[in-house]
Amino acid sequence: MTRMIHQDNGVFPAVCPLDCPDTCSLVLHKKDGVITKVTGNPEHPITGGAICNKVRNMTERVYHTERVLYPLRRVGAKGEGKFERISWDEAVSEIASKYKNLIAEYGSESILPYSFYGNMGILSVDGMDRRFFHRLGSSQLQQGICNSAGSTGWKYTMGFGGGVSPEELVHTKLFIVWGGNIVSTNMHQLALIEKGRKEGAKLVVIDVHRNRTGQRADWFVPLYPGTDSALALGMMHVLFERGLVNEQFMQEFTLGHEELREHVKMYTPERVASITGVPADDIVKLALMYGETSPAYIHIGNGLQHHDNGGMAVRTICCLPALTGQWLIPGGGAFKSNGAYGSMNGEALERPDLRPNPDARTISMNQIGEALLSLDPPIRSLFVYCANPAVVAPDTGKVEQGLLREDLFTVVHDLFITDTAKYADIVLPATSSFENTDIYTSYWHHYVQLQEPVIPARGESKSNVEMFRLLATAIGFEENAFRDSEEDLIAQALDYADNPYLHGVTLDALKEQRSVKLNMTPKAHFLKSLSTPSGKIELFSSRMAEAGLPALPTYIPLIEGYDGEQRPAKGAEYPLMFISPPNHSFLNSTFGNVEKLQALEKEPLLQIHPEDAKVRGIENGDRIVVWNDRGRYLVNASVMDKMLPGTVISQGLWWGQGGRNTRANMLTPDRLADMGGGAVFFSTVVEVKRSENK
Ligand SMILES: Nc1nc2c(c(=O)[nH]1)N[C@H]1C(S)=C(S)[C@@H](COP(=O)(O)OP(=O)(O)OC[C@H]3O[C@@H](n4cnc5c(=O)[nH]c(N)nc54)[C@H](O)[C@@H]3O)O[C@H]1N2
Ligand SMILES: Nc1nc2c(c(=O)[nH]1)N[C@H]1C(S)=C(S)[C@@H](COP(=O)(O)OP(=O)(O)OC[C@H]3O[C@@H](n4cnc5c(=O)[nH]c(N)nc54)[C@H](O)[C@@H]3O)O[C@H]1N2
Ligand code: SF4
Ligand SMILES: [Mo]
Repeated sequence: MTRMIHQDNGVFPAVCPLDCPDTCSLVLHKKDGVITKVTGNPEHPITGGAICNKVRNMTERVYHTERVLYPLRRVGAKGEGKFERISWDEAVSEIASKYKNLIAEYGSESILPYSFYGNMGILSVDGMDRRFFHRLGSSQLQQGICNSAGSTGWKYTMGFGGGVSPEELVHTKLFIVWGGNIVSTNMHQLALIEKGRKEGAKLVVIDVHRNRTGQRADWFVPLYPGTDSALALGMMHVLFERGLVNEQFMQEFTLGHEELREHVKMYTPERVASITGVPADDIVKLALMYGETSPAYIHIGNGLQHHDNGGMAVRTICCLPALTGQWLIPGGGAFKSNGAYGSMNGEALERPDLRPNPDARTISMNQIGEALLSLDPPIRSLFVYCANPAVVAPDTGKVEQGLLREDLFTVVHDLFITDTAKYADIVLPATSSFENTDIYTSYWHHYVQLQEPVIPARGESKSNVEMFRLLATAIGFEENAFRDSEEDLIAQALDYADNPYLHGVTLDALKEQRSVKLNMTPKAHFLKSLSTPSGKIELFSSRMAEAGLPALPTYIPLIEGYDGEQRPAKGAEYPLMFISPPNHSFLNSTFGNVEKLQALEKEPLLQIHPEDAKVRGIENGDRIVVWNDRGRYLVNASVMDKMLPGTVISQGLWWGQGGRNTRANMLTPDRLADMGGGAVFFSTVVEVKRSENK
């Protein structure tokens, strides 16, 4: 392990740590002890030599002049970002004594960890950190910010959380990318699709925005936000009506197809057209194309599930391959996430058994602002790591108000003074992933990869594992679980009889090969043993009915938003739907402070349809203000027709630029989606006008 750190020159293996399905295998080029270049590993069977421009520029982040290299204590007002350097001893003993006092006075649930996947390393975010907070007895965090609505919808239908493998896509003849911008967010899948297209396959993109992926499509199908389940139901209507369903497959592998057949009669192409904005003829054409092309594959992106009805949208779309029997055809079926194939031994890794209070309250990360402001008994300390809620969480105005509370003790472990860290009482310096030992799985491909340190920790920075180990010791936790080395943790995570796909992936194999493929043989029979209550694909789900949801796929309009039938009344206060998906050059808010990548994105923009711009007197390049009851967002107008009128788009999770309101989440609601406690970033309505503020 010390080998790579101590060699000053050469090329060394690495893994991309970012929250991206590709989980690329990387090569780090070192000169005089410094990483000078990051390239793709041409030998990796899936990710190969190509990597994205973000990570080609990763050295700009690792060696950024503003990286936090020492522990800091706040000296200015909260949010001001003024700190003084302190030692690790001081920082750790201050946190430990504060926590002991809080626990004595208010109980351990007064402390809340707030983390997400800023580094996807299993040890970094599902390891020593979990042990620490379990043993502490802190409040628990419900991590619904990313894909939980859709994953829950998928699981109601399919049981197991896995779908089509990348290797199968060589066979595919029709690719439907539905609510995903894979040019920016899953580039190796795009490469496989482009390969297929050279052999005659077609790409259909269904999205509210003709994004980079839509621009490449053979057919781009625009629709109103939050109407995807209606579109899928309209397709089902046509499939049943035209006899394009596979009766034998439905009989053998599904539950509820007769109920569904009756149910979808009401979703005529004409009715669905008036909801979705997709012309009736196009709905029929899409359904025929889907029903008549084999293998047909559906990539379900994250965009369509960040809505009030996001769980149902995914649940409905993933019923389509069950009607046609595409699940049995190599290269056919659907993909939402393949994370479940690589699931690790969570009990051993996270040690929930260390928790003295298994019933400790659970708080949704999507409602962190509200929780900080009004929860009773209050949260008195927030410990943020691998996350940047002041930029990424919904309704960030509330988050900021919460973080401003003088009686809240906030600790942030990060590589930078993020917009969140500005509010911290203590900032702890985090290593970059190239300074750590960790393992990575992908939620798309099937390889587990090992990262060992390539450079020493910069300054006094520490990995999450090391930092939580240190805190555990300072607070007096004596269990052996807090003495485990990184290698112990890896071995414990991989030792998991319950997941047959993990058999054969061992620490030794990882050390030898760096990247080890999961054992995919059980997948051949997955349809025969689905983990739904009936063991079948549940087109009808009693579990959904028990949860108060329609048991059959059903279109439910957004709580905040407009479909084609309920276009805003004239004079409506907020007549536009505001969609704020990721941009190409940042990874959520990560890289938002890297100048080279900032320069590529230029500035926060609002894409607005010429019709919507004209009635407001807005011209291309105008500085505009976007607002609703929650807040304001200052951007420049980009007048274009990449979406239907009534929808406006702003890409990228920008940091507050020089104190300006350049965070899209000032406008987004902190309601929870229909399933899984998911976030509903895109179910937002706004109004827009030219700003006098330059
Ligand atoms: N470059 C880059 N890559 C990333 C990220 C990043 O920030 N930047 N983030 C990473 C993370 S954490 C995630 S979760 C993934 C997300 O990546 P994707 O799965 O691609 O999802 P999003 O980019 O959130 O949204 C995709 C598209 O959905 C559209 N959309 C919004 N509402 C609707 C709707 O109602 N119906 C339909 N059909 N489309 C809709 C959006 O306009 C957008 O074009 O990307 C990962 N990769
Ligand atoms: N409006 C809107 N909001 C969104 C989305 C959207 O599409 N639109 N997307 C949502 C989605 S899908 C997601 S997943 C979330 C993502 O939200 P977050 O997970 O909060 O993602 P990032 O903004 O990238 O913040 C990650 C932070 O972790 C830090 N970090 C990286 N490595 C380490 C490490 O090893 N240790 C520690 N301690 N810190 C580290 C980084 O420096 C960075 O500041 O955002 C959500 N917010
Ligand atoms: S962000 Fe995604 S595409 Fe870019 S290097 Fe990392 S895993 Fe690969
Ligand atoms: Mo995400």
